[in-house]
Amino acid sequence: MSKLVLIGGGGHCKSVLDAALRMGVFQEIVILDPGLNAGSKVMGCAVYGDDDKLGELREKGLDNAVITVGCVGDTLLRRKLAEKADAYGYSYPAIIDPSAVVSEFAKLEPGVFVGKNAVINAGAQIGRHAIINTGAIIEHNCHIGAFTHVAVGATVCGDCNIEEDVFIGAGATLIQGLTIEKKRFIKAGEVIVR
Ligand code: JB2
Repeated sequence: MSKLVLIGGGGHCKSVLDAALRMGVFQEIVILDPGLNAGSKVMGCAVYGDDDKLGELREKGLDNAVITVGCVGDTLLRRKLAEKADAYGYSYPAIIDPSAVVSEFAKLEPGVFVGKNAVINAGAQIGRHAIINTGAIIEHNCHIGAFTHVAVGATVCGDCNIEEDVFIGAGATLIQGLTIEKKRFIKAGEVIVR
């Protein structure tokens, strides 16, 4: 059983933490968040302090981390926090809620979060630290870039190439075969057909 550090203790953390607890593979989970009191708890897990504690936790044998500050469009903070954790040599497990359906023929890179009832079909590749949120669908052979966030209930049909740092809003639909260039912000409910 490994030990996990969650970097960020707000709403997105709760989604990730719930999935991590349901996975049942982590012996200990602690949270870093400068906005919360050290010693307080989030869903039963201790807030240890701010990000300056990353080194101390690493020395204590916590070697896995997930970036649990979320994002709606701007991935800069998530990227900065990942760089900070990289410097201490953390590993990034994929956190996959047990209710999600992830094909054994899909490839998930480190630090990916897959929320409740999300579906990732065969041949899909999900880049590091991407968020595939609750109920999102990533169809066959899609490529999802690093730090991209596919929000709640969005659907990406087969063979799409979604580049890095893209935000696909809640309930948006992308038809098959599209390329979405990096950093693009797709609004909730948008339907993209070309
Ligand atoms: O530098 C930081 C930092 N800056 C803010 N380091 C760490 N470790 N934590 C940081 N935070 C913390 O992130 C704040 O103190 C706050 O507790 C948390 C942000 O919480 P919030 O609930 O506002 O947002 P979120 O990022 O967890 O969730 C957003 O993204 C999700 C994907 C929301 O928009 C959610 O609705 C969305 N589902």
